[in-house]
Amino acid sequence: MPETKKRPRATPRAILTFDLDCFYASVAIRSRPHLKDKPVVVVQKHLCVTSNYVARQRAHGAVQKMTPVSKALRACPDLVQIDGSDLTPFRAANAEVMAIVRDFLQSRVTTLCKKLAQPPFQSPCQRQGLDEVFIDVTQLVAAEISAGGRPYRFEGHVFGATDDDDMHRTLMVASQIASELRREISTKTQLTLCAGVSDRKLLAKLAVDMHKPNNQTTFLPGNAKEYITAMPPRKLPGFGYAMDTKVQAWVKEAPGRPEISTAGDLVHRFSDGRKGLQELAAIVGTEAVARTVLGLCQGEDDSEVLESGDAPKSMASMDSFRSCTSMEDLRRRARERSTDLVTRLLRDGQRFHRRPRTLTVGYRFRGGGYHGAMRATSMPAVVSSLSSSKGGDSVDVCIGAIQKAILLVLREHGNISASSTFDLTLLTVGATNFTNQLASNFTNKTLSGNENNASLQGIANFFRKSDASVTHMPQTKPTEPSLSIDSPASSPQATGSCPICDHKLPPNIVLATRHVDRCLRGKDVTVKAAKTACNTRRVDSFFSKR
Ligand code: DCP
Ligand code: MG
Repeated sequence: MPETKKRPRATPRAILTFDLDCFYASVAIRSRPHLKDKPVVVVQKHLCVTSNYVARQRAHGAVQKMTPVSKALRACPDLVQIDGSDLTPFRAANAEVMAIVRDFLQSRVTTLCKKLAQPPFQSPCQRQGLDEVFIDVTQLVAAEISAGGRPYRFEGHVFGATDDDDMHRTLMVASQIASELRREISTKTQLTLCAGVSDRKLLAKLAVDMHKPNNQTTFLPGNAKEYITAMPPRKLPGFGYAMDTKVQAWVKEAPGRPEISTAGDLVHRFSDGRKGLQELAAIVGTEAVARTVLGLCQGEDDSEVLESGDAPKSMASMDSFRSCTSMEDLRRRARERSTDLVTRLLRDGQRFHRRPRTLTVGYRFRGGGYHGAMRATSMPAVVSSLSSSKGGDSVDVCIGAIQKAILLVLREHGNISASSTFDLTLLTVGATNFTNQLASNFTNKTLSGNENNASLQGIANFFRKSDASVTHMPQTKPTEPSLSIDSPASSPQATGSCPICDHKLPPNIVLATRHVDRCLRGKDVTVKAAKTACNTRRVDSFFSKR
């Protein structure tokens, strides 16, 4: 068996994952209580992005996420459709839940630390998209155990085994915290959720899906390896589409290569010590990635819960359409995307006192299948003065500048011009590489003019968070990094990370843009490849940041 890096830990960790039940549907129904017992789907562009559990039962599994509405209606003719193209209510519900989580943890820590006469600590929370969060409650559990008074028993379901008493006790208390937090969230928001509890993110993430909805499972890690090695690698959180494609391509490359249909097959195939590792590295990129993959396939995951903030690392506004063949239509669409982005940048600036330095433009031509391209360029300088007191036209100027930049990218890289023939089916515009250097630059003025600057939170109040920003195009679940993602910021000081490889970008804008551009050009990135590259790398680093 190849050696995988594993840092021994003195005490077992306690990691919680929460995942809200049929999130968009629950949020939509919350404001339409008369729909509570009706089968409901949330629709984006003729696809059901989710459904409530009434619909799931009524349609006997035929209303899956991303099912075309027409097909769903055949399975369940009385489906109620709710338009989910505006993500504002879902973002707001996410913020509501995160605030409850933080309040709960903070108040628990304050009480315990007072009782134990010890300095307070923070339980890191890492948002994953709009409806998931990881929380490291190791210290909190330790404080609970020191303070005493809790019965040693599990809350909810338990999966697996362990003979480690410390682990048992730790996860028992963690499961109680998970249960209390779930109750708190449900009572305050009327939204139900599931929890996964374990000593590592990987297992907590697997546990959260074991009993749904409104339930929780503790995954005891004793026989995690046995469980994981029997799974198809693609089912492992972190083993992305790109990785799977590479591995399966390798299998097919030469006749006689054994199938890799389980994580165990992969481990077995590359278990030949250093040679195996190097062989796998040749497939997946580097030895570090190979090591991570081998660890993952054996249930190992020592990655930390990274404290995240409310500030997304990047944001994007995407639209897909049947056809766009004229410059006039393209200008209009570019303006729409630009307006949406600027609206959100303005709010973002007011809240986080920062501005983006890189603009990303994604596009796809008809006939390119799922494929498209993404380019990065410098954010028009005028966006930094979106905050200046230039009067009402600052917003318009920025919208115009970004619209122009989009058209320029399309002309330079997509060869689109008034004299060319084209048929575009997707356009996305994004902002990334945020800097908070211009902390005071953002204006008090909002597009709606009704936000109170006094209520804006400083960048110091930083919790990592990613925020889905699909405006019209439901292609992937927003928790996955893709063109449609506002992905999480890593730290308040960070100047930003590459939206493709997730590596920290150099502070110099020219170098940063060059890096993103190189990353994008590297494989002549397609929309999907960009997404999967993002997925893979992010999860690779997610599992390898130790
Ligand atoms: N979503 C989306 N596109 C997808 C999948 C999901 O836009 N391809 C949105 C709708 C979901 C939300 O993301 O409500 C959260 O995704 P989940 O996979 O957690 O799905 P749900 O919360 O809806 O259902 P579950 O109860 O299975 O968690
Ligand atoms: Mg969910």
